[in-house]
Amino acid sequence: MNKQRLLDKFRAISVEGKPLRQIYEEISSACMEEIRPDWGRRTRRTACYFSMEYLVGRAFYNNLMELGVLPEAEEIFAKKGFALSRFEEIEDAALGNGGLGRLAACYLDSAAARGLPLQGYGLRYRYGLFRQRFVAGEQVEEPEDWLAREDPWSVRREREKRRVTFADMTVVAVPYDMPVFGKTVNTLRLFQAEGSPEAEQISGFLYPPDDTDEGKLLRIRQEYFFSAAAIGEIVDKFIAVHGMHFERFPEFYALQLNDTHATFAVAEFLRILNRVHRVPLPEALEIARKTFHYTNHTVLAEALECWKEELVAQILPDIALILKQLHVFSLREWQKLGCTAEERQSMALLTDGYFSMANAAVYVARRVNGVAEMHTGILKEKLFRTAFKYYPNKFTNITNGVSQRRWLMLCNRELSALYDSRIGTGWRDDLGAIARIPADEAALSAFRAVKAEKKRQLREYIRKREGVTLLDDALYAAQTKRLHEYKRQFMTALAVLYLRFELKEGKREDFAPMVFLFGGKAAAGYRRAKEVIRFVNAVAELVAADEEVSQKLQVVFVQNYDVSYAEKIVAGTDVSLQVSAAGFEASGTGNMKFMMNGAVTVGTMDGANIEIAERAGGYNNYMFGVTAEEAELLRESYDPAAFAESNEKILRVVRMLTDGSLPGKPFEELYRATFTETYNSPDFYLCLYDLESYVDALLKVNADSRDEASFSRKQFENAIHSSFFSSDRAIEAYARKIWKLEQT
Ligand code: 26Q
Repeated sequence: MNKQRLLDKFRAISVEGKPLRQIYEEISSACMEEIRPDWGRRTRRTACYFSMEYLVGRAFYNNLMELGVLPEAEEIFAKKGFALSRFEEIEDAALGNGGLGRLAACYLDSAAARGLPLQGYGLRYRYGLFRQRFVAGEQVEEPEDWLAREDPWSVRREREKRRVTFADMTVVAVPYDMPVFGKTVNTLRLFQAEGSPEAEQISGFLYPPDDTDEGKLLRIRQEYFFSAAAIGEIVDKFIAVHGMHFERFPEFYALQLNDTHATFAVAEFLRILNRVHRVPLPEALEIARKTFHYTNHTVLAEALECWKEELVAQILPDIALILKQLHVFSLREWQKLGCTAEERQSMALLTDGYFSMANAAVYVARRVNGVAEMHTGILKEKLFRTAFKYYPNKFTNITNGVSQRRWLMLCNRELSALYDSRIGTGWRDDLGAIARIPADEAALSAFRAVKAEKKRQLREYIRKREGVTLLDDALYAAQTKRLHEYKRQFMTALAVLYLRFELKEGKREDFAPMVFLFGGKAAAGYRRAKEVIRFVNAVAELVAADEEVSQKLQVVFVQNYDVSYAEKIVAGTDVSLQVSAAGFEASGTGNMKFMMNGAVTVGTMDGANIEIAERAGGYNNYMFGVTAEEAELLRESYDPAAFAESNEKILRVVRMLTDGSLPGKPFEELYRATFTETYNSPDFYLCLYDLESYVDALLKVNADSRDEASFSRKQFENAIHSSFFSSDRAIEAYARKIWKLEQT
């Protein structure tokens, strides 16, 4: 690509009298034109990432930055009297729910940046993740109609469309390609379903992660649809170049399953090789076992996909049959390996009429990886214990990472400039270099100025968006992520109520004013999570109305938290709250984004928090709460009602759930979850049990923050030790350990 030519094109764009969208499209199209010759050349061994979700966020600034023209473009348009920042109103695709989808986006970004051939495959949803608003403190969902706008960053590939066949319908899969800029230009290929109104439904909606029965068939259709379209295309391309020498397939392709959501791709691959090209099934399976790899992202039982055999057979009879044949193969193999009946049962692909997609993925995958050290440990010791016993070499860890281009260079130009001024710009391609920046007085005082500026910008943004002004000169603590019980936003709200009592009793004279920021969406059908939102908003209202504490404590739950909101929040936060019940958060990646921007972590011994504290120093972070092992033991005898009865300070907090002291209806549902739940045991995630150690950690960070010099050192040391959490490191580990790719 020719940078000067692109800049000349920018200069030729007139802005006078044009609507914002049109200018946006003209700039975007100029970029697309310019990269075309570099795009899509691919002859080498390639890795393909199969993911149901890509949470890419806003493409514009990121793409201009990757093309190396962002500052120049800003200048060119500023001269025309047009600020490029005005495109901040233009939203991009939210084709993902949370961590797993954002991780996919960071990995594509890093692969392109590092010159690794990685192509993404997924679904082009008509409606992405819903928009969220609060009405009287409650979440209201509205459809996110992102395609109502033009999408200049995608190219429809009319000539490459293909058919995907179900028992009851044939659907046309039309590819849309999005370039991913970097050292190489890679492609994210999203398939859109067309052909009939029923067909169109398949790429209609992003599926919520924790939904109920009605949607199951549709979900299966979605999974098969994009997996089959991708496999069909990849195999066709292989044949065109290498003929029918399928035994050579693994030399040219490494396929990565982002969780089990694309496991049908394995069955489809076997179907094509065996039923279409007459490769004997055992041979086809041998090829598949050198080709597919599986990343697990969750240990929650309810998020492990199991599909009823009947349901699959109803719309995909061949696929159901192949999965069943795989099941028979695996049983034979395990018999030979000498597995006990119980062991076979625990690894079974088919049990009680259900396909276990995780067991199928583990059986076929050449490598299975967890997303943080602790999580991989749980996979080996618990979830896939038996498989680990018989196939120890399959299992490996690759701790997640986040892209420093989006999560530092783009969202925190001030901190980036500080690094430039200290060590030059080399760190931008090699984040490890920032660890060598001396944390001397000059650096720390510059860092304090950056943090203050990012907090000011955040305050301004929230004032505009929410109509609330954050306390000035306060410590900003943030918990932003999807709503889930195991993530314990509920416990944070209880901690705020606990602190409020302490402050009202005049016990905490030295308490530094503290703002608790929340952000995140609850799945539309997840009632309890929505109650937690209502609860946090009620606590916010109570605290704001209480003159005794309102200058010391503030709670704000921002609406419609998304990638662009996250960019503002991670840069303007002092304290990152990562308080999941130990043993449940596979990794977390928000924790890494906050760290990279110089926040300290108040967190549990869970997921990647452990590695963060290791790398940045335990003394620079605030770890609290029971460990996963302790929690498991504890649950055998834990009685939350007795526990609360024995502690007056906790009791007075939980009473507030139902005694009418909070605005709005009583919080019966949350009360029941805490004391009388039967689905899991009451207070399963130990919100009461960990509450006081959480409050202690918050008081500690609050007290430490009073010493500006030493506290900013803690923050800065977090920032400069964050390079391990770059997705560049992670993607290079995938490329080296799993895919065996070469870099350009
Ligand atoms: C399950 C069954 C049926 C239909 C859908 C699903 C489903 C969908 C989405 C299950 C899980 C998800 C998403 C999981 C997810 O986002 N996991 C997060 O992945 C991050 C990246 O690895 C981790 O950092 C987080 O810890 C993990 O929660």
